[in-house]
Amino acid sequence: MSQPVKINARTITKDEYFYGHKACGGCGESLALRLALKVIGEDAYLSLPAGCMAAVSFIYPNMAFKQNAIITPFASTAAVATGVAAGLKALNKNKLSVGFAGDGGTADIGIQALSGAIDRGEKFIYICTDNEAYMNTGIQKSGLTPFGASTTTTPAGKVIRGNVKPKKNMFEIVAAHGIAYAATASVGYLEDFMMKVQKAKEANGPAYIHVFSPCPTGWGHESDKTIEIAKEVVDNGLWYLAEFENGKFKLNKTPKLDSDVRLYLNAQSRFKHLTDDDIREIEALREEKWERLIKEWS
Ligand SMILES: Cc1ncc(C[n+]2csc(CCOP(=O)(O)OP(=O)(O)O)c2C)c(N)n1
Ligand code: SF4
Ligand SMILES: [Mg+2]
Repeated sequence: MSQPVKINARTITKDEYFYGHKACGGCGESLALRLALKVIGEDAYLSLPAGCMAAVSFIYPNMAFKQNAIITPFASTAAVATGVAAGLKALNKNKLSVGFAGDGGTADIGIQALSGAIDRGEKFIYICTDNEAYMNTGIQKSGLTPFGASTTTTPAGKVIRGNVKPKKNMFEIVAAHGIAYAATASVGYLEDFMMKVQKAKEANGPAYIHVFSPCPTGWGHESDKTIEIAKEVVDNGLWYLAEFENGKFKLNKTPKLDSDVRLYLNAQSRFKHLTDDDIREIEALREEKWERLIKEWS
């Protein structure tokens, strides 16, 4: 049997499935959608809740997707996507159902629909584009906002130094359902991301990908720094590349845990208030996380 073609910058299709949208320059989420859809191809139905990606791509009379796409109620992306999958099956159509939602739409408001959908075991792909806040409504904190980040609902002041809670562990929450395939990714490592979308497409059941997607507008960084920031966060271990497959976790990249997190934090105005003590706390959280990951997954 011939090996499937490895997806990379050379082999990826030149066809575009997501274009003409109104996302800000340097938007990590729109890049994730564009490349995911190149791997997914035209034979797919897309479901998206309210959020930046819906707001920038459904502007009547235009739609930025080449595939069929619908906006779902905010809490229901995964329920709609599995409903679409069931409909496609009933109509005997060999097409994929794919849900895309932001961190707020996934880890907070849409989490019960996602849990139920994974539990039903239907074949669909869910991609969470994580920009670490509710961007479309004005940069409010979500369950995936990291410790220390200033948002409009966790503003940094003299007493409270931005968001006081660590990021919710969505990847392991999803894996705990015994899902067919789950992975974390970053738009800083696009070939890794596209390879994971390909695996999700081939999975024999529900598949989830959580892609780290910088937002220049909400994070306060230059729009040409998106890729650099999304690479650095993986290299320094504040984010990670991992997979859950056949019931097992696997780390895809070992970070430099002695690297200075300031290189990442200082590039973004949402962290500009952090003191040396705050940065030590961020490094301590990183250490604690990796001690566990290396012990349990290596
Ligand atoms: C039930 C419901 N609650 C709140 C909203 C308002 N709302 C629309 S978009 C949005 C933010 C979405 O944040 P996220 O899911 O992280 O996506 P992003 O905009 O960051 O891409 C909110 C709160 C809504 N449309 N429906
Ligand atoms: S606000 Fe952020 S997530 Fe929304 S379109 Fe702009 S860069 Fe993208
Ligand atoms: Mg968001």
